Amino acid sequence: MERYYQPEIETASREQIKAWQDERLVKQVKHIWDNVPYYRKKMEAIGLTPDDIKGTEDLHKLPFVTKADLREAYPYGLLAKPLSECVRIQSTSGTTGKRVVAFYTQHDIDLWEDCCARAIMAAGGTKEDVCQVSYGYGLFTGGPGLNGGSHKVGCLTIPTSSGNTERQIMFIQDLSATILCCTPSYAAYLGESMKEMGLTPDQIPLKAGIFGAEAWSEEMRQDIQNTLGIKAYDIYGLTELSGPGVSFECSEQTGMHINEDHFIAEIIDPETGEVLPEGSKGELVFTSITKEAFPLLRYRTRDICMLSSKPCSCGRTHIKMCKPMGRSDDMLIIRGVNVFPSQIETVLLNNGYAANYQIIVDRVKSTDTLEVQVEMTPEMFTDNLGEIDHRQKVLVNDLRSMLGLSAKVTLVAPKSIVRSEGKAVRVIDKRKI
Ligand code: DLL
Repeated sequence: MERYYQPEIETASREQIKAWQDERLVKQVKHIWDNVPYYRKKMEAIGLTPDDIKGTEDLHKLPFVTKADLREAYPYGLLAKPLSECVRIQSTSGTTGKRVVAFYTQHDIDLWEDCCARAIMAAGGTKEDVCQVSYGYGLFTGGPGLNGGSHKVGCLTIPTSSGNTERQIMFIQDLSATILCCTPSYAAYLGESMKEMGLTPDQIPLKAGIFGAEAWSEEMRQDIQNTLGIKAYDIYGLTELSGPGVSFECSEQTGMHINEDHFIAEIIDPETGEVLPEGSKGELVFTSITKEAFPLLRYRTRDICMLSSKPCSCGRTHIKMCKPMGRSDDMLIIRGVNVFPSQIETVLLNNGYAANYQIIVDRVKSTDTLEVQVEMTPEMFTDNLGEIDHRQKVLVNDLRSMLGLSAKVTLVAPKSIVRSEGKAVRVIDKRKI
């Protein structure tokens, strides 16, 4: 079976990867210096010129780019190619501020689609497969990226985009889709809906799923794998760096290989900006070394993560990142305690709930309050108040040991929390701080 999309790159020696990175970084810094006055000024402000960057060893000298820079330079300030050479834009949903608009040349799109093709083949995809892309199409990068990757692998591609669950299921069944690409929360919802229709995993033709764009836990992976009868692979990326396919999981399912021929990853201390050694937990920073139109040097993702270069049984040599463990900016601080929504999700899934929940944070008489609303599964649904009360108490206790914080837990009826077809909205922060 074919295992790699670009074996000569994906299994290259570490020396070769470093040589590519050194050469491409030097070229990229020069390209940006020559074409992006906004970044050139940032370099000049600290007395840096392209001659100071001789390879990856010098990466730490370069100034960071942050989301604030993207906003300030919006829309064209970070563009490094004439608009006449750009063929597309994509954009973020703008949930955490002003939209980010990223530009692509045809070459940028080609490389991006290669990255997505690598992810599909790492999930076992070949030209014999039928790949249903249920990420949103349009400005969001999920649909277009995986659509392009699926074409490159040669899969029969079903561009359903998100939404219309009945139609999604109809296509999966009628056209025997074998690979599903969507957000993990939508995959869980599709699984739930198929189960309700009486479909058992062996009646569902899918064999693999490529799920990303939002945080999901190991427990949620198990749930999705069991209901759909598939292997569920994680995929990571962000609009600023092209979209999905910055990194992707392989058969080991123990972290995502970063496409290091295109991106250099660093982990930094989010407070001080200091580069941390491999294995440390910190903020993920990426430098795109092959992008032409919208190249970013040392872009601070705000994703908290760890890197590992432990050899992988799949044969790929590119470094792996763990599942992002939350964001340094969506981390909630409740009564002084740092809380990641993923910690709450782990407690819920460990107690047999599905990932249908909402976290509501408020401030009452200057004290923060935390409420977790979680749906009972159809199996546990009851109107026995004693039973409900008991279940709520168990969750309150488990949340206290996980978070060191007391939370109110409210169990609600199955299907009463609004489903999202894209990224799930898990946190409602009503505090006015
Ligand atoms: O979410 C790109 C994407 C599309 C990735 C489809 C994977 C699949 P943005 O909308 O710009 O781009 O959001 C980027 O989403 O900084 C992370 O915080 C989060 N994110 C993306 N993938 C994962 C993942 C797309 N696998 C932001 N696990 C990133 C956890 C993820 N968080």
